[in-house]
Amino acid sequence: MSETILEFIQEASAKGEKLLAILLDPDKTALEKLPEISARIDRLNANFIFVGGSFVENGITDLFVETIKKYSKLPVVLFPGDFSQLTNHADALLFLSLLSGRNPEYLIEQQIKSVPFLKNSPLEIIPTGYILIDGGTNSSVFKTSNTIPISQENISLAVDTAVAGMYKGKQLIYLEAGSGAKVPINSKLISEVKKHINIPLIVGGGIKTKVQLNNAYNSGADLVVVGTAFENNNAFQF
Ligand code: 1GP
Repeated sequence: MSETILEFIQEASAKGEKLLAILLDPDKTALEKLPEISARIDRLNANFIFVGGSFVENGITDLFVETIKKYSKLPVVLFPGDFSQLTNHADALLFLSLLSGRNPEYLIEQQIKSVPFLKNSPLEIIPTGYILIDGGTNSSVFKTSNTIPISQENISLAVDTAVAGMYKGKQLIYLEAGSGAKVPINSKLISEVKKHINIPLIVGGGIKTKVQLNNAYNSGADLVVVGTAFENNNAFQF
């Protein structure tokens, strides 16, 4: 039995079991809707609720996660746009470094700013290499981080970035096409990255259909994250 969320993901990855996370953005999701939303997430057999966004108002994540926890038994994993989105009501934190970018703010500065909170926090901290790939839109991550995404065609750069992340000690690699991406990350890029790393791979951004979900899984994603398609479609079913 896995003790931590990271171990759970590692074990699933080793067994070839595929995982699903639903991403909720506290800025776009009304608290009153959380009971119904939690029930919908349960029906999807999702494994995790991810919480985060690029423009979340300061301080609202705490109450948001506390409220979700009343309605859902699923582990809540923070996927923060910045250090103000931390709360001890969650179970774990993706401790992200935006490896595709060259902006020190998202490579180390935000991480340092989070330490006064994290030093006294029971959150499980999961070192995660975050790699932004061009999803055909000016995504929020692109805008807030002021970094240039890697082209979908530049597979060798995406692979080398992921492998560098692994060598730096990241425990997960997260390939991100950006929330609301027109084009999800292509199969070839996912499979090449997966071939070259021996840590679990998360893929997200622009996944709207079951075909796209399975495509990501079949290409090598261990965990897929879906946000916009779940938000926009009440009947959304995978
Ligand atoms: C998670 O940002 C994504 O990696 C979520 O993207 O909102 O397009 O599903 P969507």
